[in-house]
Amino acid sequence: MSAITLQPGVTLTSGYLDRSAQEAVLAAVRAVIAAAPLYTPRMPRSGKPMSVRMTNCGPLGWVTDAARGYRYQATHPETGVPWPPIPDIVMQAWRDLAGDAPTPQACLVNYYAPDARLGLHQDKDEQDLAAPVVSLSLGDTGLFRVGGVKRSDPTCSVRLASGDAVVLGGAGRLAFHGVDRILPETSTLVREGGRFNLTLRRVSAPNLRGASQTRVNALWDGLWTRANALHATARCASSPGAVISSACPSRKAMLPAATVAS
Ligand SMILES: O=C(O)CCC(=O)C(=O)O
Ligand SMILES: [Mn+2]
Repeated sequence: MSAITLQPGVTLTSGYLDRSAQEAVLAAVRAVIAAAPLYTPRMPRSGKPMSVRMTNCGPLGWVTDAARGYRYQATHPETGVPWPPIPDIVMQAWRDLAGDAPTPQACLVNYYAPDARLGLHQDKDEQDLAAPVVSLSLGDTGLFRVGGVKRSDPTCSVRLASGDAVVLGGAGRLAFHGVDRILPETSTLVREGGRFNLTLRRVSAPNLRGASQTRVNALWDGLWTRANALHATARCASSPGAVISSACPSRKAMLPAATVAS
């Protein structure tokens, strides 16, 4: 299975999930929805409802409403219940596709009925922009538009079919993207029709890991030992570990942007 580059840092792996894997991921998504029902998110300030319905799994979930706008939170906005965990089969996709990025904290589940769409936007509510966003598509094909890091950059459109994976990372982590429309009855996977999209996200910057963390710990230990030896009151309050602050290639499935109604 090979990935093609849609824009710098934005790659598409067509057919990443075969049919039986798609069925398994869909079953996991349905279990998530049973615990955390799809709801209609609302735009900040205006309160205008989005056409895409959403839920989440993972320690954090992306939500939006009129009063508090775009944000991550640990509980479902309507039930107040913590999001269910990210299913193992979905975590496997992150391990396959996200390189050595730290574990994802949120998996946003979008459901697009046949008339739903998602305007051009950046995924930028995460503190950790070093980790990629990994997207999995299930069900009817979606017409995905992706450009550069400026809204005015040229965009291209590609059909995302059931089982396709997209990674936005590196130079493409903040690429503008959206879903222009759903092509109805292009898949038999989702019995009620429409399309699910899952995006896995790392939200907060990780603590220093591995060798760096070990070195920081050793430095701290040495400093503490010396300070204690000099004077018992020389201790200062400190945090235990530093936190790192924080035009498409040609392809059959790809359409020239001009042919896509927006
Ligand atoms: O549905 C898709 O393919 C993209 C979803 C997306 O961009 C998002 O949820 O932020
Ligand atoms: Mn997005």
